Order: sequence, then C-alpha cells, then structure tokens
Amino acid sequence: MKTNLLLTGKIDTHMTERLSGSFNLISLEDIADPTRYMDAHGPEIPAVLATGGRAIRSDFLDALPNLKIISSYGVGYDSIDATAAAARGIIVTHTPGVLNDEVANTAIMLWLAVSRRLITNDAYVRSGRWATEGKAPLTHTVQGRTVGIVGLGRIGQTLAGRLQAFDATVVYHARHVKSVGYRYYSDLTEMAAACDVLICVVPGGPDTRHLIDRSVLQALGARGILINISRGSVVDETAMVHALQAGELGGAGLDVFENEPHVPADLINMDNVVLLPHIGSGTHETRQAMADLTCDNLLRWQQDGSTLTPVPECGHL
Ligand code: 8YV
Repeated sequence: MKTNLLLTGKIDTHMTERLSGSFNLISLEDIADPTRYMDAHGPEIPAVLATGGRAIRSDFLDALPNLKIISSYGVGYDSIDATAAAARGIIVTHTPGVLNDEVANTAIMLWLAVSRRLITNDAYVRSGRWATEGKAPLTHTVQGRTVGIVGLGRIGQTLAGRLQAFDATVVYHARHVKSVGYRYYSDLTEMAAACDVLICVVPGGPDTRHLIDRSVLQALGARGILINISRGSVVDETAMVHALQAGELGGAGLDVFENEPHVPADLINMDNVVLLPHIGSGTHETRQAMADLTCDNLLRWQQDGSTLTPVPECGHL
C-alpha cells in the first residue's frame, strides 16, 4: 500500500513522477477546507513534503499526530519549527549543498548590478537617452573592495571563493569563529563600518530577525551596499528604506523581503536598488537538484527509515 504524503504546496511533474509510485499524493492546495480535512484525516498522514514556505508550527504538528517526516524543498527551514518536530520524533530534512553555487552567483549578480547600475543603464539605452543626452554617469568599481559576509555557512563560503576573482578582502560575522583565512568580527556593526559591501547569507528565524538594523546600516554608510539573499526577516526593512531615502546607505540588492511577495512601495522608484522575486536558487538545473534531494529523502525514509540530509535539530533521530 502506498504511504500518504501531504503536499503543502505545488510540486512539478518531475517530483510527481518520482514520488507517485511510492506515495499517495495529497495536495493541501486542492482541498477546499484544509482545516476540516486535517481534523478528519490528520492521523492518516505520516509524511509531509513542505514547499512554498507554509508555516509548520505546533498547531500543524498537533493536527498530524502520526507524522514521521517533513521533507522540505529548500535549504532554509525557518518556516518549520524543527525543534518542536524533533521533540515529537519527527525528522525534518532540507536541501543543503545543491544550491550553494546558484545562490552565491545570485549574490554576485546583485552586487555587480547595484554597483554598476545595470538596470538603470539598460533603461538608459532602451529609452533612447544615450543618443539624446550622451554618456551615462560613471559608477563605482567592484574591484578590490572589502566585502563582509554575514553568516559563513555553505553558501557564504562558496561566495567567499567567488569574491577572490574581484580581489576582495573578505571578512565575516557569524556566531562562532571558523577555521578559514578570513578576518572574523564578533561585532556586526564594527564589521559594517569596515566594509564597502555587506552580503547577508545567514539563516532566517527569530535568532536573526532584524540583525541588520539601523545601526548596522548607518555603519555601512552612504557609499555602502547591502545585498540580501537569505531571508527578508534578517533586515529591518523600514530602517533600510529610511536609510536609502536619507542617503545614509549607498544601495541595496534584494532577492528577499519581509512580507513576500509584497515589496515596500518606496523601493520601486529607487535607482540605487535592484529587486528580485526570491529567485536565488531559481534555475531549472538547481531546482531539479533540490527537487531530487527532497524526493530522495522521502524515498530513502520509506525504504529503511533513514534520511540523507536531516536538519541539525533532527540529526540524532
Ligand atoms: C527557494 C530558498 O526559494 O532554499 C531556500 O531556502 O529560499 C530557495 O532556494 C525555496 O526553497 C523554493 O520554494
């Protein structure tokens, strides 16, 4: 008999094909009254495939008393209460490693786009202003900058490698010192003051909420650039918008926002920001690798109860 697998969001045909031989796929999005469904059928669900950032907290876990595994499509799992899940013996898995290159590339792309005013210069050509108004204004170089990485995990270290190509001095802030050859700052504001660019790669969640606050932005300063490819919650968005408006922050490249898919209206007309719709890992190739790892975790668990990439909170299960 196939195992029931509850899908919190949409999955593509590749994932459907890989899973449908072993699992009975139940899509929460296709159910008219999810709360009623969970009340009636919650005990029949041993496995969940989490997509789309739907919050999985204690109330969700209460509704599924026989849940054993949550396989999350993505590396960040701040929308899932993994500690509560682990306490109930539920394994949470995620997709580390396979998206490091893509997300690091997105960070570099945003930094170059902000520094060299890629979007406004493209618009300058398309609008015909190059021909009528002449040469576009000069921009600032990305070469030889001091770049601060906030969160030197897997993606952060991949990014640090990329930055060597720009002769960057890489420094970092993290909870603990790592055995790497980059300067460590325990004080984020102090690091921001020393940097030309600050790139956030730290996980989201309550521990890092508004880590980039007014004082960090002011320390980064009027020539400084903020890049955020982690979670919108990491940056105090109101403070960032204010700093950009006041000329206290030089520019920002943002792939993530506090209230996605809503973006502060004040950012829309700013020339010194580049805005992306949370596409850090969004290529066919990388999403397929993430999809495969999400499926592999489920299939392995169904086979012998083990998983490939449990989150650290569940590593002992
Ligand atoms: C995806 C991400 O947008 O992996 C993550 O943590 O934020 C992204 O790669 C997301 O997981 C896909 O829904």
